[in-house]
Amino acid sequence: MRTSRGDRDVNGCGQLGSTGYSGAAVLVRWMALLLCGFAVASCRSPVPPEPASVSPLSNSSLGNIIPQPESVTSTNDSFVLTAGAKICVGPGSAELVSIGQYLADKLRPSTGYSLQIVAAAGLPANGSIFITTIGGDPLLGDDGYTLTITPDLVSVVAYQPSGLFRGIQTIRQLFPPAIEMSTVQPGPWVIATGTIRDHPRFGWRGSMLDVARHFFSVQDIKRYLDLMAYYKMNRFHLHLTDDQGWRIAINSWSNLATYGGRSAVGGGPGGYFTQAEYSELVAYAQRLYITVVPEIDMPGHTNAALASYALLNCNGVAPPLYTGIDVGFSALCVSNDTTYAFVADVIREISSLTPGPYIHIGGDEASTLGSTDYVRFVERVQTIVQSAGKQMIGWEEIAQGRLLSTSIAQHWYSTLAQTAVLQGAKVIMSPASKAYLDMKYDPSTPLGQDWAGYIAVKEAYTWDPASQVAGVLESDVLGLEAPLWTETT
Ligand code: NGO
Repeated sequence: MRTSRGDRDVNGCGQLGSTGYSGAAVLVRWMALLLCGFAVASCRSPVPPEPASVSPLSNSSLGNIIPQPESVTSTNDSFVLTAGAKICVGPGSAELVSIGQYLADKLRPSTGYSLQIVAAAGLPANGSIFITTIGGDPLLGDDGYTLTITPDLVSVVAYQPSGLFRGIQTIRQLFPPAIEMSTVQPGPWVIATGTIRDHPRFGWRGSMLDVARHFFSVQDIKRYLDLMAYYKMNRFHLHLTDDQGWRIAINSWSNLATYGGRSAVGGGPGGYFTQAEYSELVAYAQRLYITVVPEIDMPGHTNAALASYALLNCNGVAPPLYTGIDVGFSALCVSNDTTYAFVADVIREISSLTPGPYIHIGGDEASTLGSTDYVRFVERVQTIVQSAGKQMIGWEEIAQGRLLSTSIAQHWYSTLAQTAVLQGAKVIMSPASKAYLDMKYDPSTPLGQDWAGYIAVKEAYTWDPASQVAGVLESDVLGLEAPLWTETT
């Protein structure tokens, strides 16, 4: 049975007033728009700033920060970054030095300044940017920070290095937009003064990329990760397999990638990541304080696997590769033990390449299976994921099974997240009608789908994750995730 997405009944939700940041989707929508020498020396060494020839900026300059910080206080003056500025880090650990280096790498091309990195052995000199975990407030958690800007100094204080990394993204956003250019720009590089205190309302700030419908290069994914980092996102969900393609090499079942990776929507060449390339992406994400969450979608959305191995099909016949965009027609043979040996091998290999604690098993739209078969499959796979030492995540359909309290359901479309919460599981919010990046903005948007409606930027930004599904409260919600499905991309 092939199901067309157009006839789905979408349960829309009212738009709520924003109390701070809520819509992860808007971050990546803005990301899409954006797509158009360490030295040990004292920071006391005098670095006279060049005389500022600019007038103080208005308060509003501190307001344009995404995600919206917890609090912003302006003090109506300005800081000017000048040629002699240094980036001071304290303590001068390798990790903090590399965060300082990251900031310097972002600011050097457009400013043309050398921005020496200095392990701070005292109060930083005027005109510097100072980043430190000394005195960081534990209440700000891993991703929180305080940014204080005076006419003399920009300082970020955080409890953890990851918080410093988020804080320097705010610095990037506060400079004039030309700071992001790759060639030297005239400046001046002015920031309004004030204090920003910031930590996420929800710890999970995710985005998903579907590399199965269309395949993307390692370079493309790094660019996606760079944009995620700019908006302080911290979870990258990589949808690695679907009907149209299997995109990760599995040594014990090599046809999956070498044969099942050959197709794509519309008949393109497809492709797959070698395990070394996947590890390169995981390491790249780690440097951006982003955890990779790999998804192997099952038991449905598996045509590429079924085409690669006849023995995964109940009738023992491998179907042809698939290049259309229908959903709900494929399923692994869930009554066959070979299927579970296959799942265990795949999960073992992926787990060994993935330092993060999560494995996403998909679980969506297995429309050809009866509910007893589906539930048995999910529960058995949950045990396999647990034996691999990982936490299972699945699309909300998995809540039909008995979930461990450590398992996580990802809401996209129904009310099944309620069932997950009643079992003590946590929820990631990705409502299709608010957070799907493949939904068009309006009828004139050239790419994308509209089965869950149109999503204007404002709507994507202002929904409230704690009131999206009745019975799923703020304390049940780990956070948000904006999926970019790529049937049309
Ligand atoms: C659905 C479906 C995906 C589609 C997507 C398109 C989920 C969880 N399963 O979301 O296979 O690509 O919609 O919008």
